[in-house]
Amino acid sequence: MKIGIVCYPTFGGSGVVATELGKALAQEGHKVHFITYSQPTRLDFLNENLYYHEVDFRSYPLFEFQPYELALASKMVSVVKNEKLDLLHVHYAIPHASAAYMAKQILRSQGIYIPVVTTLHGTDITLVGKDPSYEPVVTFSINQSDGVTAVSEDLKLETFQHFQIQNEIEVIPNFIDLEKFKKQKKDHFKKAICPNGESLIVHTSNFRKVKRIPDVIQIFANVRREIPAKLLMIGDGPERNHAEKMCRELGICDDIRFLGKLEAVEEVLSVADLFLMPSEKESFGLAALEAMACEVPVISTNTGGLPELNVQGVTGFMSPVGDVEDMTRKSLFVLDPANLPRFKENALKRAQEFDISKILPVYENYYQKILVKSAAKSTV
Ligand code: GMT
Repeated sequence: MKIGIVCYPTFGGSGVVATELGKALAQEGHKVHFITYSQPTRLDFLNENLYYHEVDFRSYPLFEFQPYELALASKMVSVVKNEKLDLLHVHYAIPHASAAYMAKQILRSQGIYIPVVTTLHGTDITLVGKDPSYEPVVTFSINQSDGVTAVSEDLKLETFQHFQIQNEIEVIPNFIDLEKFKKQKKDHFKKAICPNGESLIVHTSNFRKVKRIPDVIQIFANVRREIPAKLLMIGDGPERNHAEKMCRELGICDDIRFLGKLEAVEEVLSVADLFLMPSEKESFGLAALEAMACEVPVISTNTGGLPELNVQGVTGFMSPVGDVEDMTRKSLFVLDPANLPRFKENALKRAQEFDISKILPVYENYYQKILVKSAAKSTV
């Protein structure tokens, strides 16, 4: 198949999923064309089946806001035509699904039918999409997609609850490449961070409000009061300053390191004992899956799609959003040397259920189904 993938090229979960999916499809022999405004962060290897098309949009003095969506739609039109694509797969509804709709209509006027698959990732539905300033466009473009997937049952449910959707939604969960994301021997690194055998806790995110960064710091402060521990914060974003201020106020800065946006997250996860994800909302929790793949148990909230990943009392624990005391108690239980090995083993076993080798064929079959359906539509 010749597939166009549209996504955010940044460190966000939807961009990671889109890029890893594209790479895996290319390895299976499909021709994959990424269409984004810059090279996707994880598009880090060369493959004869991988192509990258940058959306060019020029600033013009008249525009206070650059019309990216229009430039994207125009780029999609030209890539579909020139590369003879079979299908467009857009990740994150805003603005990719509506730009795809526009591209599809332009192509249709030229006698070309391009099927569009939209994957809903989370905040495009649960936060931004619901906002009245976007809702009509999101609803319309989901309904106009030839295929719609969501990354968890919970996200599918939430989409049906908050939008008037007539389309079916297929759940295809996030996945992980266990060849890449696996525990590596990094003892020297662990020794450098935890010279006295402290427990190592890790958090990864884009530090947005929805991630409840202050809860991460507070849980760590509570744990550290009971046992020697260190915290590594990976990523960056709007809540970072607040988090650093909290560390200073709590007097625990020496035990917390902010590592910024790291590419080789798996190297840090390889030496971690516990992963914290106290999010307000989380449609799937890809960062938690990455931790589990490196044998790291997870303490998370029980929100969104997290119960579909983190198994209570098996791969870690879940607590209600904001229940920092409960998350502290559960962290201490998991970190107890009598319990930790069992949780680590279970985390890896659970991650294996989401290996890319299991999820890739699901996407390929879904594309086939959409192509067959669309072939019928295109002749109407
Ligand atoms: O907020 C983020 O974590 C980034 C966001 C994105 O779309 O880039 O992630 C969402 O998509 C991921 C991949 O499908 C999911 O694993 C995350 O749970 C989801 N984030 C939220 O729902 C907050």
